[in-house]
This record gives sequence, C-alpha cells and structure tokens, in this order.
Amino acid sequence: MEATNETEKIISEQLSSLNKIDTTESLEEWRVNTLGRQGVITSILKSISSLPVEERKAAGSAANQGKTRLQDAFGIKQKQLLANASSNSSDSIDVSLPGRPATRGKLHIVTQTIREISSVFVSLGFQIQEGPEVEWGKYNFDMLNIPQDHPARDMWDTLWVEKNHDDSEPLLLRTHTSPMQARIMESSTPPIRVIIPGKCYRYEATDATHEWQLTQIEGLAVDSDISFADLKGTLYEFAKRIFGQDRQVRFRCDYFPFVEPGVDMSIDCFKCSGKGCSICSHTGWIEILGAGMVHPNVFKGVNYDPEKYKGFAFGMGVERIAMLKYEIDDIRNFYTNDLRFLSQF
Ligand code: FA5
Repeated sequence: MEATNETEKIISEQLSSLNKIDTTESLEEWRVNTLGRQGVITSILKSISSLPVEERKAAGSAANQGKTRLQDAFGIKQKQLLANASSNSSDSIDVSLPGRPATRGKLHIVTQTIREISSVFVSLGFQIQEGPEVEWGKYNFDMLNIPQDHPARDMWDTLWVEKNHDDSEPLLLRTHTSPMQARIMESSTPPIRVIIPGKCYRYEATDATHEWQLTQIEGLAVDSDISFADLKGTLYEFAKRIFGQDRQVRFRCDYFPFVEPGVDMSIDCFKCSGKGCSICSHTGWIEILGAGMVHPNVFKGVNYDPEKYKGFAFGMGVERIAMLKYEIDDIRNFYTNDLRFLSQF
C-alpha cells in the first residue's frame, strides 16, 4: 500500500513538472527522465518485484496507470508546443495585426487636365468628340488647305505609317488634332461647337517644352454669325477659368494654312513671371495654342458655303497647360512614368 501511495505521489510530481515546461528541449529532457529506459517509471516498475507478493498487484496496476497518464499528458504537451512554434514562425498570419493600407490609383495628370479643360468648354456649350490617331494624309494636310508639296507641311514633322506609293493615300500618325475639323464638318451641318481631345505625334527632338508625343484639344465652332471677337472671348474665358485672373495672356499673329487670320496665344512664364528664363526660351511667354478663323478653302473642301458660314478653330497643347498650371519645368516628366512625379497630382 505504501508503494502504491509513493507511486501516485511521484506521478503527480511528474505531471506538475510537465505542466511548467514551455520549450521542446525541456520536454525532451522530461521524457527521458520520466518515461525513458532509465527513467522514473522504469525504476518504479523494476522495484515491484522486490515488494511483498500481496502488494505487487496493486503497485503494478498503479504504476501502469500512472505511466499511461504521463504518456497522454506528454502527448498533449508536445502538440501544444508544436502549435505555439508554428504560430510564432515568420510565414504564419497574425490576424490581430492592422492591415496594410492599399494605395489608391489616380488619373494621370494629363487626363486630369483634359477633363478640367473639357468641363470649361462643356459649360460654354461645346460637345466632346474623339478621332483616330492613325490618320489619312488627306485629313491631316490636304483638307486643311495644305496640298501635296506645300511648304507648310514642314511645319509638322511627320511620323509616316505608310508613305504614298503609287499615288495611294498616305497613312500617318496625326501631327495635330485639326484633321478632326474636316472629319466633323464633312459629316454634319452647322451650327457646330465641338472640342476634340487626343494624342498627336511629331518627328521632332525633345526638350523642356517639346515632346514627340503630345496631347492637344482641338476646338471648332461654325455658325452663320461667328466672328473673331467670339474666338477671343472664348479663349479669354478659358484662360481665366484655368489659370485664374492674374495670369497674363498674349495673342500674336501666326500662320496656319487652315485659318485666316491666324493667331497663337501664350501665357506668361510661371517660372520667371515674364522676365525670361530657360523654360520660356528667354521670351517670358509659353505658347499654349494656335487659333484663327476657319479658312474659306477648308469650308469649300467640306461643301460648306464660305459666304454663308463663318467659324473659328483652335488647337491647344495639354501638357503645356499642365506645365503652366502646376509649375512643371520639363515636359519629359509626363511620360517617364516615375511615380515620384505622378503621385504629386
Ligand atoms: C497646331 O498644331 C495647329 N493644329 C493648331 C491650330 C488649330 C491652329 C486650329 C489654328 C486652328 P501648333 O503646332 O502650334 O499648331 O501646336 C499647337 C499647340 O500644341 C502649341 O501651342 C503647343 O501648346 C502644343 N505643342 C506643339 N508642339 C508641341 C510639342 N512638340 N510638344 C508639346 N506641345 C506641343
């Protein structure tokens, strides 16, 4: 009886020391000392043969039951320690940690500027249309009063897709959005008030204010009583709404074969406020658009009577406008896809 009590005492001591274990190394040590070949249980079992016969049965059964309890408790402890180890490892998921903020995409600054300019013109009664970037030579030049071999073709250095072989119509990347003037007039009757935003391409060297891919917004208004004053009023209103009251606006005579008279419009340079710097080529002004009254020959080409209809047209550079508005000093930043630049807007 004494041996049985002693066995139970040892078993509960082993269980309580097992409870305190929190590393796999000390668990292994416990297993060897308790359940191993030279462990506590083995020595209890060995000692049974030296007990009086009448005590052996009870002592043996207490030792075997105790061994089973210790083995079960060992198994449970081993599982607990394994589970803890895997939840602490680096590839596990800690659901209590705060989530990583997802970065929100934004519209490109050129797209934002197109939308801002478009909303000004929409509020003035203009509609928005789009047209093809790969264009026939007929629309890019001929119908804009720039016939084959006309020196004005050199105004726009062209990227050709297919130059004319055997007198077939040449195909090119449009150098400006003006071909849409002809396309729209050809397929509709006045009154027309429309803007056409889109990409254009020029075979030219790049610098701080020139890119080979640029975005323009073309404007066209045709009606029976449109004058040059309407053109100036519309463009002043646009400049005031986009740049604010304080910026200086300058109109100068300019030549475009598809308008007469023709002008260009500039805004005072944001960097030097008109004093002259490298961005504005020391002129104090940055040109943002060309404009004028639609040339009678363009009207004739789309079967409009130039005696009956008058119209104005303009074509503005969107990147140049964004440069002025946001004080961007190099146009090449727009298309290098550097997030440090793009995420500022
Ligand atoms: C034209 O493209 C004419 N189609 C504009 C026009 C339309 C005149 C209707 C009359 C009537 P121009 O080549 O000047 O004109 O370009 C117009 C504007 O596009 C310029 O004022 C400038 O803001 C922008 N631009 C021109 N070339 C570049 C370039 N390489 N890089 C960036 N912007 C440019």
